[in-house]
Amino acid sequence: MTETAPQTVTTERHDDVLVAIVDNPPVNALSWHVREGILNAVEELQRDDSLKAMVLRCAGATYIAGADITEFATGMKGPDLNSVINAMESSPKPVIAAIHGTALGGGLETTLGAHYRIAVPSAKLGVPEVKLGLLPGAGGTQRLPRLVGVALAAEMASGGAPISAAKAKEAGLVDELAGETSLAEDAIAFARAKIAKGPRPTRDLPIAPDADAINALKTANARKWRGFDAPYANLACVEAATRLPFDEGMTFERAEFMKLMMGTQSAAQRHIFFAERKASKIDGIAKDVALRPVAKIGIIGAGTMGGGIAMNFLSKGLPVTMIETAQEALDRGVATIRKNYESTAAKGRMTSEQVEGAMGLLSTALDLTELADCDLIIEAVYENMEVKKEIFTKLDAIAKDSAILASNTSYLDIDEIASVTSCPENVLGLHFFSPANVMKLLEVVRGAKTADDVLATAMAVAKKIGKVAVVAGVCHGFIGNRMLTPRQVEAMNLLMEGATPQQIDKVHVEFGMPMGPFQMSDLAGVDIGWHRDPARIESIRDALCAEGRFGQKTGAGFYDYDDKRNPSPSARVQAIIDEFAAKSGKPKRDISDEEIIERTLYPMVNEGAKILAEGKAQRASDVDVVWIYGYGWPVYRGGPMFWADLEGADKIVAGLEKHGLEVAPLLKEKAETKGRFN
Ligand code: 3H9
Repeated sequence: MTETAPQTVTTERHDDVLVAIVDNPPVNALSWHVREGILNAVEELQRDDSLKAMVLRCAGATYIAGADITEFATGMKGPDLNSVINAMESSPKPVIAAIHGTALGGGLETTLGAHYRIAVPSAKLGVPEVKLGLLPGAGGTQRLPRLVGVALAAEMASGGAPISAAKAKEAGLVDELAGETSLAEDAIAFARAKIAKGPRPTRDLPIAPDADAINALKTANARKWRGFDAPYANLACVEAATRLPFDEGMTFERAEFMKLMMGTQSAAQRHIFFAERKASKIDGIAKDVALRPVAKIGIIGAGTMGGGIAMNFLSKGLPVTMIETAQEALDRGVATIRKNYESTAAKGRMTSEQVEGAMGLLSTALDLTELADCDLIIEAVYENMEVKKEIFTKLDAIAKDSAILASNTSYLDIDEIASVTSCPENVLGLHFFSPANVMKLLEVVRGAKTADDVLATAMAVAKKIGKVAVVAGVCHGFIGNRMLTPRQVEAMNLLMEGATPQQIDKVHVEFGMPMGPFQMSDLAGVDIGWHRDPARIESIRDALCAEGRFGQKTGAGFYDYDDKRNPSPSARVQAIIDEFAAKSGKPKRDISDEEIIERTLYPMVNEGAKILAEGKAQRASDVDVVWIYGYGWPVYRGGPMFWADLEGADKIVAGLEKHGLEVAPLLKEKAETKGRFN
């Protein structure tokens, strides 16, 4: 090794036990110097006859949380993880892993290379590689089933969720639970107790096949895993462990790992891992800006959005006062919240005490003055500028000086709303996505005058309630909905030229979206933004609305629905489309799936480029995060801008030009310079 390794692994001698301590903040990832350090420690153990056992533990908040993902892009050096783990496993003296925090991925794999494991009760153990489009490629798929059985190993590897220390103990993954605060000493005592017993290499443990468990996982997750390679590769490796000798199983795992690692899905999923974390960082704001305290929330509007937003705060123990103009609306809103919590409880994901705890934090009122002591007030009434301005005018007189005033608008101009107050610096947009208690995305809309501490506080609040927040600038529809518009326009044009709603939707679903543009329209309501005059029919959409075809809620929209909301193509809709197409004078023709992609997805990329050029999004990866978490863009395609980089800007420009569609200057520049958005 030519480069001097940073000292991220140190050793201590405790009589006959060597303790190796990894200290590589923030998460003790297995960077090359950590791998080298562990290998050196194992060698130190062998060199000295007075040493009889070794403990591997970590400093800081967590045990090793995995391979150093940043190295995947920059290239590896130093010993590879497999040789480190093999050295641990083949040690003739027992090696013990002492676990606190999270032992994840390559981290868990080091514990499988150890002969015994001791963990604090709060520890979590898992192999989340599947979430990065990978598999535990340092023997995890071969050793884990030998310790915990095929069923649990297959579930952990293909799903990626960690298990508790208690469950790990029950399953044989952890041999002993330590005291919560005495892991260091308990691990040494445990190691000493294992000296006489000697090493127990995981690779030598018996394994029994369980094809039923693997098949059951495939069946149960067929929908969730649609389009993803990694869950299936994980299962194939665990299955291989049951029929191949250990070393051959390792070769199989290696080949599968490399296939995933070299593919675009994992690149996309790793991109999103970092993109999600980057999104919380606000350009141009001091890191240490003092946050405003947010202890009490006011929400105006008890409809679907208001109620969903309230649940986010109630679930985190924050009191909410909800305002409506009529008692019945309040009662309905409260009843819906209770029903939602109770259905969560019925699924075993909440206790009845937790339901009552959350409901106990909810108060209601018919008068805005009840919000006088709130730290954060979120307006969630329907989309009408005049109504919103009226509310903000009143709030200006009622709210305390330090209160943050937010609108949940999905399109409207935050600066115009802020202009009616005497404190535009306290105003911003908090655009939740429906259902607001479920969807992870929050667009935090920064007005021209929004104060830095208001923005930073909003981002911190978002994190507290478990949202992935992205900063957006003021423009019609912000990031997500603004990009939806050109897609919708072209989807409608395609109908007029011969495509059907079901064909366009199918192309989008096959691309990996949860639903296509027309299915989405039917779900959200075809009448959203409609002028509400049945006599005024200027578009296909107007014609549908004039007949009350508002979507799923009325049993008919772009599709017909049965009483279980199953869709079927609609002859009536086709007749309306045909009528408009005839009027347009354009001949009908066969539209290829490729053209649908070029005309509905490329314009989204184009709009994304405009958003970036205008500074309405901070970075291309933020646009990707919006589409992954707000609209279900397939994570294995990394978001629209990442996907554009994979397609190549030149191909996208050519596609847009072929169909006479707009090409934004930034996109053109990327095409000409072979540049990338991410
Ligand atoms: C693997 O192990 C492959 C092997 O099987 C095979 C090898 C052959 N590497 O999430 P946070 C950074 S694949 C590099 O905000 P938290 C993160 O970017 C790996 N960096 O903290 C952030 O940086 P910044 C399998 C990493 O407390 C900072 O650490 N393991 C890594 O909310 C703090 O992160 C995983 O997939 C990493 N592995 O959550 C685990 N992990 O401050 C991935 C984190 O600059 N990690 N960073 O923005 C996690 O799930 C969470 O980070 C964890 C902590 C739960 C550990």
